[in-house]
Amino acid sequence: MKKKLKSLLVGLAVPCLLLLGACSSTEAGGNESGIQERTLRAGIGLPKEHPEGQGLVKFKEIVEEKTDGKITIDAYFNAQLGDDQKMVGGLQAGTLDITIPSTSPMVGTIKQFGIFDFPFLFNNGEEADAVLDGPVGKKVLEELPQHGLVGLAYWENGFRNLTNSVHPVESIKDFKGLKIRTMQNEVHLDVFQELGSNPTPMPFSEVFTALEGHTIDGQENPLATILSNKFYEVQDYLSLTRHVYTPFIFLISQMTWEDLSEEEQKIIKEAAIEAGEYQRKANRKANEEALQELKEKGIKVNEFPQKEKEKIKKQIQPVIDKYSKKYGEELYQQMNEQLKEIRSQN
Ligand code: TK8
Repeated sequence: MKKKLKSLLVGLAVPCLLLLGACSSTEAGGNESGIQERTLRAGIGLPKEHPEGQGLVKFKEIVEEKTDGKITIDAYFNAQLGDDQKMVGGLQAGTLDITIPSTSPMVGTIKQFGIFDFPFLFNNGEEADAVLDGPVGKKVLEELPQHGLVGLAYWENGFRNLTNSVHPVESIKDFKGLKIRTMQNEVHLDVFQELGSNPTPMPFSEVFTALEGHTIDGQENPLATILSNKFYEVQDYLSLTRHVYTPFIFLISQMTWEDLSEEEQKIIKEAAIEAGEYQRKANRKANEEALQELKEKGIKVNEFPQKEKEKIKKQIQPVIDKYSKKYGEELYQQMNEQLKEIRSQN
């Protein structure tokens, strides 16, 4: 009998302790542990059906599942809350919690992001992942907090290709005179100027209208973006240049971050990383499939010969020299060392 009573008491004790634990965790919120009821607003520039949008949906699912719905994510797509620079400004002002911009338009604030804008830097996504998730990518993220931002994970925008409505671009000389929209990024501006084109920096959400109205001849983006934003409707030629790899960076406002408990921070950070792994895979698959779909939409596709890429690399070396000094020679060398090491193992 005694034994039975004892096991009954022990049995009762466990749920009560758990309940107490649960009570204390809901009361603690905002300190080292505890999950408070809250809604975080997240905005991106691309459509929900784009891999970036699917990554944000995945992030929302993970966070809401891990917090039993206590933390909810209000997700906004298609630059509803403004373009990359405007949404980053929202995080710094505390009017927006999360955004996932390309790193390129952030170089005015975080200049070190600019080393990732160098043409033909990465040969493939795996090299990009290794650099971004390694010491160089981590070191750049250390620059963010002083600007009111916290970087949690790199996602993938991808390898950029050129579209235009004038003629196929099959060699370095074909860039001459083309009015090309670029991101608000000084490396891209200088590179396209060096190639003889007339680059125009512009927020992403204005690009379709500018192409439709022929105020610009062309733009450059990964294939999945060209497809999801229907650029094939206003562009005749697609040249598979893969001239630059652009990362996305998952950012949270530092004000929001500091208001989270350690337990909430852990959930948000792990969800950003897990959703990022999912997004990179989805992005690579979408970009492979997009080429066939774009051909079926009628855009005229041409390869861009390796020998022409080599000519571009040579022609724009002065731009690399200029900006590697500005962004940090040591960081640039560290990145090149890592890439050399990766390639020596392959
Ligand atoms: C979307 C942008 C875009 C980028 C651009 O927010 O601006 O061309 O490639 O996808 O970050």
